Amino acid sequence: MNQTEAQQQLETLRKQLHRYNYEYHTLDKPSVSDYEYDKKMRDLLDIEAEFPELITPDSPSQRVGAEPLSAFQKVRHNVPMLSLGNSFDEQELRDFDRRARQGTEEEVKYVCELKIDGLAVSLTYEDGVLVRGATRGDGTTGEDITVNLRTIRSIPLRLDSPETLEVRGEAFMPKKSFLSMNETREEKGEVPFANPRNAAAGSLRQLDPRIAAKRNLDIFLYGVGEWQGESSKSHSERLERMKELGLKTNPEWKKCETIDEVIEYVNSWVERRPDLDYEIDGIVIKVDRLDQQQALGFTAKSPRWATAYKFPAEEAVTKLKDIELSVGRTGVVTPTAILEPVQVAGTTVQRASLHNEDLIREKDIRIGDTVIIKKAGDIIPEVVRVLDDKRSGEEEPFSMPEYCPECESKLVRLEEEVALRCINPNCKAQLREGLIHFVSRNAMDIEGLGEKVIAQLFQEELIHNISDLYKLNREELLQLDRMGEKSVDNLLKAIEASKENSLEKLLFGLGIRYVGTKAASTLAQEFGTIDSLMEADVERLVQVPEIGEKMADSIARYFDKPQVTELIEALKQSGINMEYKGTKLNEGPEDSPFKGKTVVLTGKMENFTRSEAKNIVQELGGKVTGSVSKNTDLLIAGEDAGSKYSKAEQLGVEIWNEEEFANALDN
Ligand code: 1X8
Repeated sequence: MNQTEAQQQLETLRKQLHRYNYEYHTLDKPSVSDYEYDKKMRDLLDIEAEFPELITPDSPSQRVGAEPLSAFQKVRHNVPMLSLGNSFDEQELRDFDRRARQGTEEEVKYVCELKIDGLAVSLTYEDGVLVRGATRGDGTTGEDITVNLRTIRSIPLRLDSPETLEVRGEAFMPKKSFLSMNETREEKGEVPFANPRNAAAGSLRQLDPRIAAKRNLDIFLYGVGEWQGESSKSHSERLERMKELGLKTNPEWKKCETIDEVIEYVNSWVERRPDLDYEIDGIVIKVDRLDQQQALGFTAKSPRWATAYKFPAEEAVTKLKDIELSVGRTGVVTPTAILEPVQVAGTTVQRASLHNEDLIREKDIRIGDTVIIKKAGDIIPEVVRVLDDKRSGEEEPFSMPEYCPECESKLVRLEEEVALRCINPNCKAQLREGLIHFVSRNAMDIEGLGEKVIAQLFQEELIHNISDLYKLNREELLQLDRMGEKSVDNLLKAIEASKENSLEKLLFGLGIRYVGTKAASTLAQEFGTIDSLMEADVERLVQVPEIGEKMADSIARYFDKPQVTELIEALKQSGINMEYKGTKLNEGPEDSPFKGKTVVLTGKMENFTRSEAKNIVQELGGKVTGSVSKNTDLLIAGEDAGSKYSKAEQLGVEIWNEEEFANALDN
C-alpha cells in the first residue's frame, strides 16, 4: 500500500467508524456488531501504525491521548458561562413568565429541558473539528480538559459540517455506570464516590486521560456560546441544528406555548424522574426566540431569559446533637445545628444553618431533638421542623449568648435586624471570615488557601488582617499542617499572581456591604482607580448608573474608616494593582447625542429591532439599561410603550419617539 492508497483507506475507515460510534453512543442504535466495529478499528490502527504521518487529531483512534498532563491550562470563555436563576414553585415560574412578557412586551414561548446534574463544559469546534473542551470554572475562566472530554464517545471529534462554534452542555455519569463503578471501588477497598456528579467531576479533573476513558461518561449538549454564521432564530431550531451536526442533545425537550404548559411539563417530570438512567435536579425553562432572549439580556449572574426549576428537596430524619455558634465576616453570629450524619439527596449531611434565634424560637428547636432536614435547592441543608412526639423531655432549649463567642465583646442587635452582631472591628473571627471572602474565586481568586489553612494562619498568629497575607513567607507556611513544599510554592505563586488582578476583584474582595460582583465591576469601570473611588462622595457615587443610595452610602462610609485607609495603603505597599484593567466603556464620538447618557428602550419601532437600537446607542457611547429610574437620562419609546413610558413621564425623564431617534442619528 502506498501513501495515497493509505490515505484513501483511512478516510473510508474513519467515516465508517465515526458513523458507528455516533449510532452507538449518541443515537443508542448500533447498526453493526461490536465485533465488526473492533475489526474496523484494528484496520485503522494498523494503517496508522504504518503511516503515522497520516494520523489526524479527529481520527477515531485519537480519543485517549498518550501521556498524562502535569496541569490543566486555563481557558478564558469568550462568552461567559453563566449559571441560571432558580424557581422553586409554580408561583415563581409564573413570575418568571410575567417578567419575560413585560421585558419583551410580547407574547413569549418556551423550551423546557431536563436539568442534568453533572459538570458544565464547553466544546469548541473549528471548521467542524473539535479543538477544545473546557470546564465552566468561575464562568469566565475554566480549565482546558480537552484530553478528558475527547474520551467521551458521544462527543464527536468531527462534525457533519465544517462549522465553527462553541457549544455548551453537561457531562455526566449514567446511574448504572456509577453504581457498578462504586461496587468495584468498594471491592478494591477504595473510597466510593458520593454521587454521580462528583464521580463525573472527579473523572474529568484527572490529569491522566486514561482514567476518564475508563469511566463511561456521557454528555448532553444544550446551548451555544458562539456560532459563526448561525442561522437559527430560536433555541428550538438550535437544538435541531445541533443534533443534525452530530452533537448529542437530550431528546426529552419540549416546546411550550404557555406557562401552564411549562408547569404541566415540570410536574410530569417530578414523577418520571426516577425512571431516567441519569440524575436530573430540575427543569430548565428558556425563552425560545433568540431575539427575545437578546432583548431580555442578563443580570450579573444569569440570563433573564431562562430559569431553572428545582425539584422539591428530599427530606430525612435525624438527631440534633448540638448547636454551634459562628461569627461571619460582617460580625453576624449564626447558630448551626450539629446533626447525627444522615444521607440526603446523595450526600452526607452533618450540619445545618439555623440562621438566627427567632427561627430557633419559631420552630422550637431544642438540643437533643429529632428533626426533619432537607437540602434547600438541593445544596444547603436546613432544619424543616421538629418531631415533637419523639421528645423525651431531656431536650434543652437554646438561647443566644450575650457575648461574642470569639472575642467576647458584647453582641448587639442592630435596628430592624433579627441578627445579633459582634461590632468589634478587630474580632478575629470577622477578620478570618473576611480573608476567606477576600481570597474566594470572584474576589482575589487565590487558590490553595482553604478555610482550614486560613484558620491556622490566624491561630498561629501569622496573620492579623488581609494585608498580612502578602507578607507571608515560605518558612512560615511550611510550619502549617498539611502544607508541603509543593503546596506552599503553589500558594505563594497564587498570592503573587493575585497582585495583578484588575480593580473589580479587589473591590469585591474587600467585602463592602451591598457591593456584589456586578457593582464592583461598575465601580471599577467608572472610577478606574481605587484613589478616585475613595475620593468620591455619596453625591458623586449615586450618579453612577445602578449605584443606589444605600450602596453609595455604604461605600462612602466604608472608605471613611481609618482602618480601611490603612489597609488600602498597606496593600499598595505590597504591590497590589489598584487599577481597572478591563476594556473601558465605549465613550463614543464627541458630538454623539448619547455620550455618557443612560438610555432605556421600550415599545416596538418600525425601522429598528430592539437589539439594533441598543447597539447603536452603545456604539455612540450611551449606556442602555432595562428599567426607568431617576438615573435614566432618556427614554426612546416605540409603539405600544407601556409602564416604562408612564414611569418616565412621572419622573420627568426626556422621551423620544422613533422619528426623534432617527433624526438624532441623521444629525
Ligand atoms: C445548566 C444546565 C442546562 C441544561 C441542562 N442541564 C444543566 N445542568 C439545559 O439547558 N438543558 S442550562 C445550564 C446553565 O445555563 N447553567
